[in-house]
Amino acid sequence: MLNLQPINELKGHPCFNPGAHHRFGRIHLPVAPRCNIKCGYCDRKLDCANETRPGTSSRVITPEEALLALQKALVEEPRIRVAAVAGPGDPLANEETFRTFELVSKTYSGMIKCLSTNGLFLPGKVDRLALLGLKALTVTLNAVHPEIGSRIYEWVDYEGERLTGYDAADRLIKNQLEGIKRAVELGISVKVNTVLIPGINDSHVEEIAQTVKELGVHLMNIMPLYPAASFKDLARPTASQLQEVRSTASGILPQMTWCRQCRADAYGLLSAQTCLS
Ligand code: CLF
Ligand code: SF4
Repeated sequence: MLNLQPINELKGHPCFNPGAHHRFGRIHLPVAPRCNIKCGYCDRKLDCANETRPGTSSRVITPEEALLALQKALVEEPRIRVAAVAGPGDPLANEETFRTFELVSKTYSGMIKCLSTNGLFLPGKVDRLALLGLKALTVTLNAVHPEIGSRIYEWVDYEGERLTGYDAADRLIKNQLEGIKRAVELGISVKVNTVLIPGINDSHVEEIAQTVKELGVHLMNIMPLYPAASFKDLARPTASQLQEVRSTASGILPQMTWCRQCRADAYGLLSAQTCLS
């Protein structure tokens, strides 16, 4: 097992620093409804399955409402150190994400800004995120081979074209890896989330870990599939399956094991699982 060294400026980040999740909280500002891809496990009536607990729904708020929500949440829970956008769609497919970070920066300059994305638009938008002061980035990466990815992603909308099958996965994966590389160059800390899908990518996780490690990713979060939508008949990984895959991957990259698969409107300590009303 590798040691997980907290990155200094993210010491108050409950997801990036193992020592922080009992002491500091985060808020997810649900300003991003649109998505640019279709994951097989995603039910569009629910929150983004990459950062949420499927089965729960959230409302969408404007950037101005998000700032008010942050102000209110800080009164209730002053230990919030991170303002994040994690859905309910893909944050980078929504201009409101950028406006929200602008507003947060103006009012709370010390707040850590965080974002979770499928990575499709990352190459074109990561420089803008860095200029806005984003310090923590999560990319959900479920495959590094298009053959495997094509079993996970139903389509990808890119530059005015709807791609399917191999081409969809190939474009998504290329953009994810290019975007991660650029984010690391810009000094952003990158975590990769991988949804563990038994029978599809369970024997591929080691290769994902190795690939992203070489790009400078310093933390991995393997999350068990919540069966839904096209994947509703797949089995949810058991605790021992999850443990086994994490244990193997931990020889390559430090593992986040305290993830709560939060909703896109969660706030407070990770353990509290409260959401915006
Ligand atoms: Fe939110 Fe994600 Fe930022 Fe954390 S959550 S955008 S990195 S501030 Fe954390 Fe929640 Fe797990 Fe995500 S526990 S689902 S890893
Ligand atoms: Fe659904 Fe999130 Fe995948 Fe988009 S990135 S299809 S919202 S799970």
